Amino acid sequence: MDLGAVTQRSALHAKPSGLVLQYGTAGFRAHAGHLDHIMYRMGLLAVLRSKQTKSTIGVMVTASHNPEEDNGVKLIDPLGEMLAPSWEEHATRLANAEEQELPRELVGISEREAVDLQQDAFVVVGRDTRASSEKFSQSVIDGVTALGGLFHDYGLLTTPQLHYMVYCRNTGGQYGKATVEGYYQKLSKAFVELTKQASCSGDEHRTLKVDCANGIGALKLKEMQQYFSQGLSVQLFNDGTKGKLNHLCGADFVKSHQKPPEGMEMKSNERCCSFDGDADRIVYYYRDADGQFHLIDGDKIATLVSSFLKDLLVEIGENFNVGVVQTAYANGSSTRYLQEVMKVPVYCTKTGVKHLHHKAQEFDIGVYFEANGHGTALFSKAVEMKIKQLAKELEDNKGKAAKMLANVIDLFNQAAGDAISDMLVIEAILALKGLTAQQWDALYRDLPNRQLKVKVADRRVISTTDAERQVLTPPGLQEVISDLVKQYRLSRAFVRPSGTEDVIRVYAEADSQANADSLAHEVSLAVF
Ligand code: 16G
Ligand code: ZN
Repeated sequence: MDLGAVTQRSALHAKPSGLVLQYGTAGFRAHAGHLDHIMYRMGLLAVLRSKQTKSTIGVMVTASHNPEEDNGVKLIDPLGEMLAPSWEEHATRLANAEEQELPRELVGISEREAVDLQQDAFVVVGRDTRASSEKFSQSVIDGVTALGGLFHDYGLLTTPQLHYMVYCRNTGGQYGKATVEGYYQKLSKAFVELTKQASCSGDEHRTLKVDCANGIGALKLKEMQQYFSQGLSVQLFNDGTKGKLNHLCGADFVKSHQKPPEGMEMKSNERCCSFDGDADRIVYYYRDADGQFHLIDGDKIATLVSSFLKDLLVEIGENFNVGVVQTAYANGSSTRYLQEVMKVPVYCTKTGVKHLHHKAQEFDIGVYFEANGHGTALFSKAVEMKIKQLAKELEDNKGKAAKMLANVIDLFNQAAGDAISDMLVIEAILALKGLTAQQWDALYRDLPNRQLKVKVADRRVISTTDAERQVLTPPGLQEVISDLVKQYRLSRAFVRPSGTEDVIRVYAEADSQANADSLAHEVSLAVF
């Protein structure tokens, strides 16, 4: 390790002394003014991780749905997954080392993780459309090359596209070609094949309005459009040419405010969706004939997807184990519907994609979605092989179902939740089943709910258990919350420290909006 070169270059990306940041649920996120040293150091860390795993590692520069002025960075592990937890700790330590301690930290990590320093390293880099992202991806590359690593800079990509690239590169091209073109081709081919079988939609051409949050999703969807235009035409709004990234638009805005984004005309019964700033989340919505807004969130996406998959499996005559993974934020009605009507086992994990993804890998077919719209479906290798075999062998309806399922497998991004891929899956299912957004929405009725955030001096005073549904500390708080919950019908409430902001989050649901609001308010007072 040429520590001289590392130190010398580090001076160009000097850490403001005393600044402490943490590798959180989705990597580092902060105001862009605080991040240059983090970028350089994540380039260094990616090289060590690449040497240790003897694989390509990804570094994505983005702050997703945060305001334009922020930025962030996260590392992507060999199979396109989030960075392993022990390395998150290394990332935090490396980020917070003062300049003179940097070489010692690097040596420390290499020793603890038994990194073979002679091994080659390869890092792929992607970035979103933020003004600061281009410079930051150069800082990442500076870090990579300072430690002698090789790199490929993909430039502008959605986060899930970079996950896809990493996965492709580490599986010998079996999953797909590690190019943007390869991504478009793989997904579009599966989508077009799937929708060819949709006879019920007649000759009416399907259209969808997409709010792109003024982010990278707009650029990529524009490029990709021509590949799938036979099956669907998309109308792009908030495409970044006028508005500001994530400002009054995007999936996070729509979900948390439960209202349509600015910058998009919505006529009644038009199907619309929103991506977030790095296009790894999607929510759907529409206005009914009375002009009322209806949100179709990640829970309803999970329901649509799992019921479609189950129907196909019944048709094919295969009995794979299908599981749905949610978090505490899943609407109580969705959990009840999945368990009681669809008879699908449902599991709850802590918030954060890595937890859901990990749990979903335990099933033959694991569908996971956070209510906020991040999710995908994972298929075990054995299931994928079996289905693709059956798609060749079976005939008639069984054969048709097996071919559909084979295409669905190709259409879902197996590395991460992906707004573009999810959008195409949803559009294909709606077309195949002949469903409108209203009919999809009517599967079950969401319980009224409210989310609040409470500013506290130190969010770490609250710790939780049971997938964040119960408070452990401070003692006594859970009893207070449980007593409040008992005073309402169909109610549920929990509090948890945010992994991305310095706040405590409060969630409550109940039989009416007024009751959900009042329960959330009472619980937030108990937190103080
Ligand atoms: C991050 C997570 C998201 C989670 C959110 C919760 C990833 C890629 N993203 O954005 O899954 O829902 O954090 O934020 O894991 P919170 O802890 O502030 O509530
Ligand atoms: Zn995102």
